[in-house]
Amino acid sequence: MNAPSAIRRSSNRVLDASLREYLQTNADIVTRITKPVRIDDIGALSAQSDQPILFENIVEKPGFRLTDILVKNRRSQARALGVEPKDYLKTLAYRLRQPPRGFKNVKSGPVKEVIKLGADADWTQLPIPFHTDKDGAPYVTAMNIIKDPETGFYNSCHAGTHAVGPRRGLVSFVTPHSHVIMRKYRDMGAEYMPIAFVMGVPPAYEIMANFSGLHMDSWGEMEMVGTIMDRDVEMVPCETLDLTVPAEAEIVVEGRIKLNGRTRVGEVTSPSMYHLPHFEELPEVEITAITMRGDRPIYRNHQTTPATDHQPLPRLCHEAVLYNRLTEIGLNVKDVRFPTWGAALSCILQVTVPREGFMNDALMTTMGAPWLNTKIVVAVSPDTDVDDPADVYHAIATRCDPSRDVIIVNNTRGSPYDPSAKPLEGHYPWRVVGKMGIDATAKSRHDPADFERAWPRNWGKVKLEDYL
Ligand SMILES: [Mn+2]
Repeated sequence: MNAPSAIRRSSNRVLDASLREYLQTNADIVTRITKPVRIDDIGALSAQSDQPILFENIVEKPGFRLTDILVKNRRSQARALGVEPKDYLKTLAYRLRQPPRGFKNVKSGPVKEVIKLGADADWTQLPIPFHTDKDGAPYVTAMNIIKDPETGFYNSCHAGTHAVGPRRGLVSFVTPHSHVIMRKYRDMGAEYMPIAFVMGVPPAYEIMANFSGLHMDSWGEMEMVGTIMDRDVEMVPCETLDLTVPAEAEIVVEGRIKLNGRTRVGEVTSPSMYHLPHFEELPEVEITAITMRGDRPIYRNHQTTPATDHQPLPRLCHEAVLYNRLTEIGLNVKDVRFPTWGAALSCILQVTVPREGFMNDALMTTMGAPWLNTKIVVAVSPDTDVDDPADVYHAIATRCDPSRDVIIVNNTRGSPYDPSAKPLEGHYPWRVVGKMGIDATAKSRHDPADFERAWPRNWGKVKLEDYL
């Protein structure tokens, strides 16, 4: 385990306060598209990029820019925390164990340069794309902030919203905390719950906003943003709601959720890349204000499919929480990864274990995680490349004896996004499914020389492209 001082030394950069500064600081990994792009092509183009992409010329929305793919791989995730890739996971894990830094409340900020109220607060003016052909409306993927009326803590999540009209949306609240907080407002006799849709903040905000775990009685995700960024976060009051929002955001849409009545919406796109669940009953939001920057505000999209931020982003804090739990058992954890290509249903542990017996505990700990993303857990050794599906598959094929290195558990909580899980009658959209843990590490019960890989002479040193 690293000493806290070592962790602090690894945070060698002060993070940028705003997304536009962040994209500038990290220009070396940002793909800038200056050619005109139609909004219907943005999703398909974004999803071909592995690194942050910025569209500067959107045919239908000339006043806006749009960015996506901010945190798809470890290189860009590490930039989000201002550390080297090798320090990324342990830094996030360490910072999540720290107390909340809270906010710095300020009177105004760049997000107030343009203020649209009443009928002018029309969010169909924003560059909101359709994500798949089955989307019934443009799909907003903002960071949503709601305030717990009992504690005052700021809970945030990234549930998508169908922009079904100029001032109307249907919010796909998938997180349990959103439902708990809505219930609190309802129990207080309120008809509406204030909500802010925040578009265009540094990616660390979004990593934290996707936290899921025990926290509601001690902080909200927003109070932890400054903690994981290791810097102050400024918040400004909303125009029409009793809520504060990030002063440096590009765009904020204010709204109020109707606490009574739901509307059926079909065919959402899950992180498993299927149209599951096939329908949801969603609460309606009425837009009350839009505030934004004056100079070509950057809309933040999260293209939902195929392999985009949609798979890793909601699971980055899960990786850090698992890092802490596995380290606590006594494993040396090199990496924990919900791979983008794993349909948000599988997890890779890259570990070394002190002696026999540890591996099954590590697999069970991960399989028994609070979230529904650990149906298949694969443990590999440090010499397996977790960024390469072929290398992970090779480890499964060569380092796992299915008769002794696989654990299968029946009848556990399944993901509503998993078509193989059995739908539970009377509990839509919940399902049950089994889980599998696969130990594909090099085995201490064998001669270590058996697991040495054979490579060509000068492998990794000479590149074919240099000879073309
Ligand atoms: Mn929460």
